[in-house]
Amino acid sequence: MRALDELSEIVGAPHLLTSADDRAPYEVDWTGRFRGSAPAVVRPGRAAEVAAVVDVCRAHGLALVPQGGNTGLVGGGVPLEGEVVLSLRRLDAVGPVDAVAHQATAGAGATVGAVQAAAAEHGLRYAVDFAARDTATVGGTVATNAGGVHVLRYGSTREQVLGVEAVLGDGHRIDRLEGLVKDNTGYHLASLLCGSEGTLGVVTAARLRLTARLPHRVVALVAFDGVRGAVEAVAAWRSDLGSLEAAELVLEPGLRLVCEAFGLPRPFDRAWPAYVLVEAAAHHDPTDDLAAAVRAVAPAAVAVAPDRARGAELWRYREDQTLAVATVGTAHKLDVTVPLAALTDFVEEVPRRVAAIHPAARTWIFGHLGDGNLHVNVTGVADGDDTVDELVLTHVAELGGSISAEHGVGTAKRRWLHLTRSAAEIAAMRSIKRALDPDGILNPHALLPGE
Ligand code: 2HG
Ligand code: ZN
Repeated sequence: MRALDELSEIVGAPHLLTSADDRAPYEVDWTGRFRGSAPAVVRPGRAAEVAAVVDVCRAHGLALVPQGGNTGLVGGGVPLEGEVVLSLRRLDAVGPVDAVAHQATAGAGATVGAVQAAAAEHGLRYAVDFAARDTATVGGTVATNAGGVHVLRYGSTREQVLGVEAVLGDGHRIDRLEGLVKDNTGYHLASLLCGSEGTLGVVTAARLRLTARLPHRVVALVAFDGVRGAVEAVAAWRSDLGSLEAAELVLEPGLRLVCEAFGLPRPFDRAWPAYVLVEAAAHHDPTDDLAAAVRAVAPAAVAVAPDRARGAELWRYREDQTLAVATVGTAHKLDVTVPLAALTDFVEEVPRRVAAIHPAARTWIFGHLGDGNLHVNVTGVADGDDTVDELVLTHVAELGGSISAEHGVGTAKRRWLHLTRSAAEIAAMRSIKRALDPDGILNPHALLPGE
């Protein structure tokens, strides 16, 4: 194909992958649920090459799917309709870190873990954090506005992005990496690209906000005799515990599954319906503050980690949920926000409703309690059967929640976008898409429903 020759000229033959074996890892997502096929995977090494790749694809009408670490969970980064994969992983430079401004520049292909490590070298910290930190990339996390376990204190990726360097779908390059905290000169294009899922432009680098490194950190696992108690506790901690860093929900079936799947000891001598993994971090030791805040909510049981190693062990009960569910089967993953007032009933109601239509299915729920963000994973339902997705997402919409809290819409959820976005909003999004990607080559099958 002529276009492939041109792409090869831009990136060099070793970086245009065309054999089935070379392409394979880029054609399927982490869960194995979303699998496609690409004529080629193109791996540019510089932003200028990304721009040249976009130009060639525009000229030939070739659709592109930008891809970072390929840790997405909604089929937004794999070539489901035969698109060319544009892998940004080679753009993995981190730095410079500006220790005065508390900012860093990072290439789209740098992992979140690499940014965290670079920040730590300067006594600072990158606040975005989640289990896939060492694979997920800056470009992917900007494109999806990734959340994670610290959103309740620091906000999601969008709150950390001060500017981006990107190639828009129309071929224009934007370059705003100065990191000005205050700059009210028109549309904030970085915010627009953040969460646009590769449909408007390809992010090649980002200027990221770093936060102070808090040297004292304490972790506890707190058990409750129901979800309601857990929700109320987190509400109290948000008011009273200034050092609150994370408040993550685990339910007994998920905790049992992690213990069985990975041979972990049970944290308490008996089971409780709900657990909250709570972390506090501060300039001074927050242990006493955390202990007082936990006591004040009268929990059923508490395990406080006396040191970092035990803290990491406690985190596994929460962070390993995804890996544990994967040992049961390929899950339908529904990443939703539920208003806190409705969250307790939702957690009880959803497994009942799922069981009513799929008696053999299992529903696993965990998530970021402080944000009202629950991860509903359903195993035992065929990949192509989306009745369970329909059921959960419709219920979420009825409650006034969101069909995607942090993973994005991708290809998996676009047919339900109308549930929580109005016709006017979708029309506005389409207008923006047409303006920035007039040839419709950037991730054309993600996010917006087909017309
Ligand atoms: C998490 O919070 C991730 O662990 C993954 O967002 C959620 O596997 C999932 O559904
Ligand atoms: Zn999550």
